[in-house]
Amino acid sequence: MHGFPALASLVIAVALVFAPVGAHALPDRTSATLDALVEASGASGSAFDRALALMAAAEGAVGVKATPVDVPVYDTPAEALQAVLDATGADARDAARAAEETLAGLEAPVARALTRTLAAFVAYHHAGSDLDLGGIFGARASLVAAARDLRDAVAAHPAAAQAPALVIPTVLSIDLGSEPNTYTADFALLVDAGGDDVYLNNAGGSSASTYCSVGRPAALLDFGGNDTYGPTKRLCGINGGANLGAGFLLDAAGHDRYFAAGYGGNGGARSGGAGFLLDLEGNDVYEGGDTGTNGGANVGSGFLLDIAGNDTYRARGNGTNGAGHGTGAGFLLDAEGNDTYSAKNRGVNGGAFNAATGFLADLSGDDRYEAGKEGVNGGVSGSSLSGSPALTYGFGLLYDGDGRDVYVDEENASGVDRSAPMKGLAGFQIDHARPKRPESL
Ligand SMILES: [Ca+2]
Ligand SMILES: [Ca+2]
Ligand SMILES: [Ca+2]
Ligand SMILES: [Ca+2]
Repeated sequence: MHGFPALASLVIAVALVFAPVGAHALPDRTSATLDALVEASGASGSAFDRALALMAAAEGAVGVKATPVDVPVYDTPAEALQAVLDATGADARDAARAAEETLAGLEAPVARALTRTLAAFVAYHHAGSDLDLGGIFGARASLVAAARDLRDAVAAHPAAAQAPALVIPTVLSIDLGSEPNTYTADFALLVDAGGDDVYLNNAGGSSASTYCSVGRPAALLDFGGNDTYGPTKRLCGINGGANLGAGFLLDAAGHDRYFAAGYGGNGGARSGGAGFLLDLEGNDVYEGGDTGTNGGANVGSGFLLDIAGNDTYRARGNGTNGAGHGTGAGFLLDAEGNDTYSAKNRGVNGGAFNAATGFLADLSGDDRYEAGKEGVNGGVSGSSLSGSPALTYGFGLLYDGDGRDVYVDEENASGVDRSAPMKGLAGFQIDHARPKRPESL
């Protein structure tokens, strides 16, 4: 996929416009979004840079235009730390004073990058507290860019790994070392620079307690190692998922496993929350429950973005694997690898159920899609909110850009390679099996 030429993406855009999709045509806006996603997947640079390009291109799929946020500028990490305490409303002056000593010992490039990361988190926290979706999208990009610079600074200055971990209960935990950790306590912001870690806490999810009635903005940045997220008995808002509030989980490397049994997990959303999970490398397993998980949404906005590797997405139903349920908007974007998506009924695998939006885009590899019925594999089902016709039922799309793929479900005309059956009331399933090189056209 790297360096995929503009010519090929143009061909795909034209092909989409004329795709035989039955009684209804793919909206132009969606064609343009798919074209932009394919082009962004070939962006040069690191996995971080490709992720940022894909996030920008994804705006059309999510239906939200990102609003650039004002990231505050602080001179020192201690100043930025105070801003984090102010934003989170934490009364932790003693802990903060102790933390300032640790921060003062960091080498200048690491201190600067950490300051910018804390500042980006403050901007994200403000947008997340307001549940301002455009602002949340803008702030996500700032936080991903800041994380990239912090990861690079830590890698270039190995002494940073010797700094003691900085922990302010409930507010933040910053460990720039590479030892494995097991986390059980919740934090609004968690930064872990390396090691095979086990996360048994909120893990960048909005959960503020074991109850689901409270949600808050949270973020987790993990820069290395094969990590395990969950399982826990927590019911909602874990692993970058959101049940109310906003979730954000960035994992930059390793083969990871994400377990989220409850609602609003693994970058999914429920109850009006905004979830986000970005995994940059490795063969990962995403094991979700139901109702807004694995980038799915049940009322709210879910977004799971996996840049590389052969991945497995397993979940039950009601807005899972980039699908929507009950007015939710789910989005799952997998850029590379041979992947398996399996889920049950009512809004799964890019499907939509009850006036929702589902969008699953898998850009390459040999993939397998398994589902049950009612708004699955890009299909739309359920009832509209207003009782009026077709499009108010919602929108579903499963787009597979390449490879030899298998589709299994209990609905009509499940796809085969090079097909584009209409799914349900207003859904699309598009398989391009497009040539890998433009010269073979
Ligand atoms: Ca790790
Ligand atoms: Ca990892
Ligand atoms: Ca992966
Ligand atoms: Ca794939």
